[in-house]
Amino acid sequence: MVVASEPKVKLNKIEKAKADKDGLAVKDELEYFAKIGWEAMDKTDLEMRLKWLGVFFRPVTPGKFMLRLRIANGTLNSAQMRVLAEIVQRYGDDGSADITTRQNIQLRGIRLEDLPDIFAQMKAIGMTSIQSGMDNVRNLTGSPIAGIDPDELFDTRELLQKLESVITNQGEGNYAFSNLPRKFNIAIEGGRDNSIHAEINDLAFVPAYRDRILGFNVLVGGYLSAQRQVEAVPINVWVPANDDVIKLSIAILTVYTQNGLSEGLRENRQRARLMWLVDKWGVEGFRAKVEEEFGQTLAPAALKDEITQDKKDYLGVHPQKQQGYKFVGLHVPVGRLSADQMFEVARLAEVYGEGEIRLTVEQNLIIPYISEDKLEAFLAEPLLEIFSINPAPLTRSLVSCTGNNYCNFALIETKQRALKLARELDEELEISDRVRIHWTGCPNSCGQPQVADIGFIGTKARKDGKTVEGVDIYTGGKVGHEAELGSRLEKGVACDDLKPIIRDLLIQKFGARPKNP
Ligand code: SRM
Ligand code: SF4
Repeated sequence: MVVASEPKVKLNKIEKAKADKDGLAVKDELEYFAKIGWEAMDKTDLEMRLKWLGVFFRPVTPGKFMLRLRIANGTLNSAQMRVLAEIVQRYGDDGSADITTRQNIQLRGIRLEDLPDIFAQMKAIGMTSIQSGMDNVRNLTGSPIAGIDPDELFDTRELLQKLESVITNQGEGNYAFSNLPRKFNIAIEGGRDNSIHAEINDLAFVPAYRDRILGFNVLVGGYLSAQRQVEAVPINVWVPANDDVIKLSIAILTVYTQNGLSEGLRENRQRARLMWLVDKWGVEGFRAKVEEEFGQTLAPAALKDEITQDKKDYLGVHPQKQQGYKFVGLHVPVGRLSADQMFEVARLAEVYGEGEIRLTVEQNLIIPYISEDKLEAFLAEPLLEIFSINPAPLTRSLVSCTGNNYCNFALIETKQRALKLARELDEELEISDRVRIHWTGCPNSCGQPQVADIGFIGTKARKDGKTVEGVDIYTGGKVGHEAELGSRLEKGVACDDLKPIIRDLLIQKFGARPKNP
């Protein structure tokens, strides 16, 4: 008898560690870790598996962990924000929070011994950080103004909440999706402006009508990384705007997970994202496998989708779908919040709104349901002097990844440098339109420099015979309707030499004019 043998695959280091012990297994050991302390922990548990709980050991600040939450659709309430503020407040100057480029929040300064308590606090307010890092489905993104957008096609919140529940098993952790070949990004758009950057998600749903029924065309395989940056491709599938979205997401995740080994994705981490499977099988082949897993014929894509607008930034005062209410977008400089500011945001959402807070992939926040009679008082609140509703054009659209203050991959400091350059150039130049500048500290591209008008990727540069912090400069990223990734304009520019170069670029390509010529 001939016995079919499994293909011989050389698992990469991370796959071997996952095969030894699933990342999610550390959930049951957290109390023990908290007791023994991080110094006594197994290195792989500490540096790798804890990320399955959203807990990130930071080699730059050992003992002070980062906690990455999951906030589906970037929607939270004031009570949740207040608890998050309390969590970081206890760490004094070490404690802060960042709004991320996936419409999410990360907390800083966290001590391992406090985690059992913190998890209990979070559970009590319906929050989780489970499976927010490593080879898991990352924060699910959706339209930040879902349910309040006057031009909305579809309110993405309920679908995303349901999908979140299935993927995370109501926040308890789900072994069915804890061992993907690599990370996996999912986004659902409900408006017309591609608020979620569909093109850079492994799986994106964009609104489209078929036979006058609203549903979504499906795109797969978009991602950014050091080695490859690729836009998502259509797979000629349309699903109605109902639970089929969840069923299809699960089918795609299952196909990805189950074929990871046989198709070689688990050999090389640089060739493990979903697009590599699509490359291997071709779009038709991929679609056929997904359809088989879905268990029903999938409808072909609608001829056109409904993404017709430029991407909005939602800052400032906007009319809501609900009569008599406004939503107000606040600019959070490079997404960073102190505990005090978080308490203030919670208070403002309660006093002026209905306690709701929204996050955007531009690392800003929105407070909805501000009744028109309270608007004037709201706009006079001192927090709005820092979290402005109308910042200067370059500061307004600034996005930055974490950089070397906390991230050990970083080749440069990003957030402070990004703010300083934007503010100085805003002082010097008159710019009629916003110019979207994105900074990222290394080629991993967490700050999405390829979607920006001007993007910077941290690198090492040479200056006066010395190695210094530098950037590669990208331009041409288009967002919204007909989104496109930008490409590299210049390589290895020392950060200290950057200002005049960007000043010239803004004058030549973006219509900027010197204020004092
Ligand atoms: Fe990212 C790894 C931060 C969005 C591509 N990312 C990391 C780590 C976890 C590395 C580490 O262990 O230190 C960073 C944590 C630093 C820290 O202390 O904050 C990190 N990524 C971030 C955040 C916080 C950037 C930000 O300031 O907003 C974003 C968190 C999102 C979230 O809430 O889940 C973040 N990362 C992204 C995005 C943007 C997006 O999703 O739209 C990308 C590019 C899109 C994509 O994934 O296709 C991104 N991060 C990466 C990669 C490269 C992935 C690859 O396939 O090679 C890595 C490295 C890796 O996974 O090996 C990485
Ligand atoms: Fe860290 Fe690099 Fe991601 Fe920035 S782009 S957060 S430096 S991994």
